[in-house]
Amino acid sequence: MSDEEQPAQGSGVEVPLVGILVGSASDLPVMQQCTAILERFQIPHELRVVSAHRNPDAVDEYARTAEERGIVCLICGAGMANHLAGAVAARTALPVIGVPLSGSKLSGLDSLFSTVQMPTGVPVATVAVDGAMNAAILAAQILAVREPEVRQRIYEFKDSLAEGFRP
Ligand code: RP5
Repeated sequence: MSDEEQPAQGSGVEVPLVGILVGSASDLPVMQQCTAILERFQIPHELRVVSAHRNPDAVDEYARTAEERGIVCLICGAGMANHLAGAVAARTALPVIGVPLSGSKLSGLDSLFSTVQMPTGVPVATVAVDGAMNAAILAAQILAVREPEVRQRIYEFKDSLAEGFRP
């Protein structure tokens, strides 16, 4: 098993509802912020390091099988010429959230443009550069449409923001 095909890192034995794909292990310091937020909302999730350029077949299989495995929402974070979110969105009807990552010589502007400028028909909900926390919060809000307990936790979280809490 290569470094790019690590086993799922979920939150226990539950079926993951959110899938997080990360373009490189070097992206983990930012993208692991997603897992912290999803754990706060008690949402089962998994994270895999897989590159649209270096592991295209693995990305293809993951995207095609995510829904049947019970995944409800996908988060994809990568830097530079970021094609991860778009490649996944091309292969699934699940909502895909893209996280452009900085770290390149263009400070993430390259990844921002390549994530957000999707052609009509293949949307990627793009958050800010390095916006991993917001990606996870948005994924939780998507899930909250059908999960009242998650919705309640999100309202409590929003209240904590009004009281000065900063995640
Ligand atoms: C992108 O290239 C990755 O998402 C990462 O942000 C960047 C550099 O990757 P590594 O060379 O560190 O693996 O595909």
